[in-house]
Amino acid sequence: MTQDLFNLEGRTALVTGSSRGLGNAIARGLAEAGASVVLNGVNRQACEAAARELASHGFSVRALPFDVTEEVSVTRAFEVLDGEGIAIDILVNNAGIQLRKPIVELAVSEWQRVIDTNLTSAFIVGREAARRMIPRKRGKVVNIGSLMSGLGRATVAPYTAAKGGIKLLTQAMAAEWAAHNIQANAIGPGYMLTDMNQALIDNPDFDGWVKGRTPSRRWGRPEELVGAAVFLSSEASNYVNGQIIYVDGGMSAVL
Ligand code: GCO
Repeated sequence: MTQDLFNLEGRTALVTGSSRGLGNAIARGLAEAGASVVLNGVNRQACEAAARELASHGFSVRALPFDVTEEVSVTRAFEVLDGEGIAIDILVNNAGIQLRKPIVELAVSEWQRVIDTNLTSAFIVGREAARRMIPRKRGKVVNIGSLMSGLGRATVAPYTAAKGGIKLLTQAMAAEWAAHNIQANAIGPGYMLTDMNQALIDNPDFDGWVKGRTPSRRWGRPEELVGAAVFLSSEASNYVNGQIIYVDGGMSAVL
């Protein structure tokens, strides 16, 4: 049956940066589609609180706090999962930060922090997941890019460079892993109603620009990413590789 294509029962999904925001919405959506979810965040308390909240709805949830930018932290986290016999079938590389500052005012350390969190983390976590998916000959990798995976905006250069890298890292992952029945794809969210964007949402001029520039004439809601996330995490996308699906109200499609 067609709806079975989107059924995630029996699958386990790790969503990085899922204590709140887009990651938490995606994790909830994958759980509603039947997956067991492993929540991640760098802050243990926030991660465990988010896991308790999700579990209170009857979902199978585990908190796994670790720092996605630290190789040792990542490898130890996967060793914990190995020890518990938990195989990650679906990896959503969502963790990310924003830093808005003109290039000429940026410190290298500020640039590096954004690149490490938004891009290098997807390599480190993706590598550990794929090392385990390849022998199993099955896996799903969903990298969270951005509207900025293809377009630039002033004052968000490191974020834009990282998200552009996410798009092409996804294509490189597809090149190497598709033969092992691992589908690597990306989602490019547009302007979404998240804490990370609160300063923009509260700015009447920016709010007006987003609504005018977006064909849907509104900001996106985090739960509006769930459809694309379930699709790219399910059997329904078994012949989809290296693609990015923009969930942006049409912003990237029009002048
Ligand atoms: C910004 C925003 C964007 C959005 C989103 C757009 O400062 O322009 O933070 O980067 O977060 O990524 O796709």
